[in-house]
Amino acid sequence: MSARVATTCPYCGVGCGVLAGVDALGTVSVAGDPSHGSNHGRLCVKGAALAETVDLQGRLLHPKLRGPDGAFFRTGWDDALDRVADGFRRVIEQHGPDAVAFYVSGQLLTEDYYVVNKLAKGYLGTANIDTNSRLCMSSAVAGHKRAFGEDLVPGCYEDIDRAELIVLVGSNTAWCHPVVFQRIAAAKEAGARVVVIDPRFTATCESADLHLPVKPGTDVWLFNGLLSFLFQHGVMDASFVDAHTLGLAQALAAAENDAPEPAVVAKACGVQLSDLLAFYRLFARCEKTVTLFSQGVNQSSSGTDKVNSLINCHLLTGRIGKPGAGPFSITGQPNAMGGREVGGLANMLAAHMELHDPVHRDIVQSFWASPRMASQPGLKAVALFDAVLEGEVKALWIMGTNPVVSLPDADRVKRALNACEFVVCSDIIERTDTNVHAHVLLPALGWGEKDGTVTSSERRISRQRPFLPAPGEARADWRIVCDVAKRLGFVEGFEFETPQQIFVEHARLTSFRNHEACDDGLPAAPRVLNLGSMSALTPQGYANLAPVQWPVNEHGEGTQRVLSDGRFAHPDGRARFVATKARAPVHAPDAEFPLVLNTGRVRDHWHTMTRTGKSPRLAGHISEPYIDMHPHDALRSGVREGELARVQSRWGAMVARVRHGGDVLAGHVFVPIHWNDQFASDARVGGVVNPVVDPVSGEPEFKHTPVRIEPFPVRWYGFAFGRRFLPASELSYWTLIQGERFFRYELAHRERPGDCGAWARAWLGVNDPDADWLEYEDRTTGVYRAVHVLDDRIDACVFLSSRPDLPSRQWLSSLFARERLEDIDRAGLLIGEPPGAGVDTGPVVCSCFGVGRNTICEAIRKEGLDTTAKITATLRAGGNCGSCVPELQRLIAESRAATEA
Ligand SMILES: Nc1nc2c(c(=O)[nH]1)N[C@H]1C(S)=C(S)[C@@H](COP(=O)(O)OP(=O)(O)OC[C@H]3O[C@@H](n4cnc5c(=O)[nH]c(N)nc54)[C@H](O)[C@@H]3O)O[C@H]1N2
Ligand SMILES: Nc1nc2c(c(=O)[nH]1)N[C@H]1C(S)=C(S)[C@@H](COP(=O)(O)OP(=O)(O)OC[C@H]3O[C@@H](n4cnc5c(=O)[nH]c(N)nc54)[C@H](O)[C@@H]3O)O[C@H]1N2
Ligand code: SF4
Ligand SMILES: [Mo]
Repeated sequence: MSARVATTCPYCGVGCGVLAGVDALGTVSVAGDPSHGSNHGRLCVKGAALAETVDLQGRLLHPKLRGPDGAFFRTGWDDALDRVADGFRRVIEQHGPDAVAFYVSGQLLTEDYYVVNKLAKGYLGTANIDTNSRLCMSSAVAGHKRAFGEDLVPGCYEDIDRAELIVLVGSNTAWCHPVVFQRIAAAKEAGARVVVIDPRFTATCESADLHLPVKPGTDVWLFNGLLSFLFQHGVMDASFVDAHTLGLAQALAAAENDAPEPAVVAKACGVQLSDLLAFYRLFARCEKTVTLFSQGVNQSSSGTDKVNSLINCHLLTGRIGKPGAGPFSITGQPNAMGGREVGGLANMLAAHMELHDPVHRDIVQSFWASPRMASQPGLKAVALFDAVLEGEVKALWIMGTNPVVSLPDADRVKRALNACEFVVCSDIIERTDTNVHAHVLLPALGWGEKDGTVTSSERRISRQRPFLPAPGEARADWRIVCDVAKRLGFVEGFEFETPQQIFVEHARLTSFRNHEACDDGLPAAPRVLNLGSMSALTPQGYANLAPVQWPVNEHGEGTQRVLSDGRFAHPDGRARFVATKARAPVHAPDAEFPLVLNTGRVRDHWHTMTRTGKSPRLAGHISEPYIDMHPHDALRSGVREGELARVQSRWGAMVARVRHGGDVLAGHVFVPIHWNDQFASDARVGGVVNPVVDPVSGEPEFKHTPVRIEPFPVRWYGFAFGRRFLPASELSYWTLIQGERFFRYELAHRERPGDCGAWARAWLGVNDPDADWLEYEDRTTGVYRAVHVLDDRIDACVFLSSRPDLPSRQWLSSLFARERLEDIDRAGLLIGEPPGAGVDTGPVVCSCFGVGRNTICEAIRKEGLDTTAKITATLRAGGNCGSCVPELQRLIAESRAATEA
């Protein structure tokens, strides 16, 4: 084993430190970095499975061009870069700089982001550069700027350890920020109270003291009500409010208008008055309160107001920037924060400066010595793709994001890309729903290969370091951008040879003229984002850079908390209360679309699955897209659990399997965001989601779209396993996951084959009449099963039935890892389980040790296990990354309920 490299996990904004290495045989291993302040050695299941995602299958390894037939063919870098530069130059010459645009990603490194933003705003002269962070954090950014005068996260993870009360608003922390959740669980053990505010009963609620299942979109009522309640009960820090804030009277008036008394709030939010009061009293009582918030807050047509309404409560009580107290936006992507620091959004400039401020524009332009400077904010993500569709933007470069899946009204995005004259995509994977629309594909370095920095939720800058060689011809994103910039004639300004040189320039800009007047003539408060001494980092210093929280002082020391001294970044140094008015989501359900669609994440997948989709360990937890809904709504919609249904909105439709997970209230459905055309026939939920955005931040309303659910009638259901891809696209419904040496398909079709045997052989590609082919058919029940064995190994199988109740896939899938089938195995093949054993372990709960639901339930029952620690001691489940602990808690609770019933 070569020495392990200290790097950072490429998934969520927790920013866990990872030690990664590769041995002489090329086997990659990862472990949590005990010395990293974000995780102290812990990793969640996604981080722990990183080694399974760095192989080269499906990677984009060479620059490619799309031919007239739609197929991509290889070209050289020089040709590809010339084409990109020529394409952009031609459009700018004919139509001006605003006819080109960049759509980038919070998964880029700070250095990548810095150069592409510099190219667009300072050299091409357009602010048409936006990022998927618009879909993610932009409401938090806008809320921070309104309240604090700068996009600042005051606190740090340690505040969680010290809190008496932890409020989780619109955050499924247990699944989306699992290592932070482990800290919350530890704080709870030590006596902290936990309140979850979420319309769904999520894994995060399992261990909460209180869950408020608010009606979606009603958070402003809740926090306006809290502000009034606190004020009426004299729970405020009057000297803090007097000395350090403005605007309380207006904010209170607005709050009291919406929420004159708790009973009104309880009704508006659809929660029990007693629960609401319990929350308000806890908040009033606990000086040390941390309010963590995420997409249930941000992704809303009142997202920015939601952010400010909760910050108002922290300002009133002076609970900001203090140990154990503060509002805390937990970021989604690994570098959501870094992108903001270098101005990656269409309305920002680098180093937390503002595009609309002429002084800031001058600071940045003179620092860059650049030929021009964008003079007005550019198009935000949703509007940007509208402009592409309307032909106003004619050349588009997409980097590290998959908008055909992840934007709202995503079929429109697809049309926009089809209509666009020139589309460039930089990605690490060749085939994605977006890349198929590119004219030029540029292969980027991925995690483990690329080199630079990212910033976590708590402002901690950490290095991502390479430990794998660059595959094929892939190049770093920053280098690709610089190469195109040079071809456009901008040699000076893009002569970077290393990410260190870029980082140093970025650090210099953060302290350059950092005290100057802003456009309202008042003396400006210094920008808090100041990397000070980091501008002196040598290549060696950058190579060895230890994780550090900005701002960084002259001695290189970081800062755990900001805003602790009551000085804010508005010119007068005071924070602002923002008067927020509660309002309902823009589109209300009606007779035609009576249910509300909520969308979000599952524990073991990352976004559009280009990376987590490769990991067998991550495939087992939730292996198919689903529509979680209430049984009453299912009955009314004419659909049944386990069957397929269509989710239809005014914007589009998708198909998935109905499930009653017990998580959603009547009137709501939940669909995960991950599945797309590479993994399913028709499961892109982005196509269903409405394109309404928050008026301040431009962030889409991903959590609230009126829909109806309709049956998706089929004649047969089935599943299949193969060692190769199978021709599933000819069927009405299919979904795909990749396991240990197999591909698994869930299937359904409108027509039943006349001759199942002939169909199955043809479909599995088993043409040899002498093949080792096992088969069973019962025409009365519509059951058909076939297994193909090749050289004593299982090669493929297909199971069909007229109903969705098929045998467990668990045992069959395990056979693919075996080099040889025993006779006893063969006897079980057509049954789908080993004869007599009756061991269906059930769907995987603990992905680390592959422990199934049935195994756990049986052990709970038989051995009377009543704590998760006992389950771990008996079965190991939950003993590694801990991501499944909330589910183990649920299984214990369910078993208890069943015994008591
Ligand atoms: N496993 C996994 N983890 C991830 C990611 C991933 O893809 N997979 N992605 C990362 C990224 S980029 C992000 S942004 C984060 C997102 O992390 P989270 O925000 O925690 O995740 P989501 O599932 O999008 O949504 C959070 C919750 O908001 C709730 N919600 C919906 N509407 C409302 C409402 O009106 N009010 C309130 N209070 N709640 C509401 C939903 O029911 C949902 O449970 O996760 C990061 N971590
Ligand atoms: N309905 C609904 N939609 C949502 C959300 C929701 O809650 N509901 N959440 C939104 C949020 S918060 C987010 S953050 C977005 C995420 O949505 P996306 O950004 O579209 O999702 P990813 O799958 O992360 O896309 C990243 C792409 O970059 C590629 N990639 C990975 N590493 C690199 C690299 O180093 N360089 C380059 N050039 N490419 C790379 C990957 O292969 C992949 O194609 O989805 C948004 N969309
Ligand atoms: S919590 Fe998990 S996904 Fe997030 S950074 Fe840590 S290991 Fe990675
Ligand atoms: Mo995100």
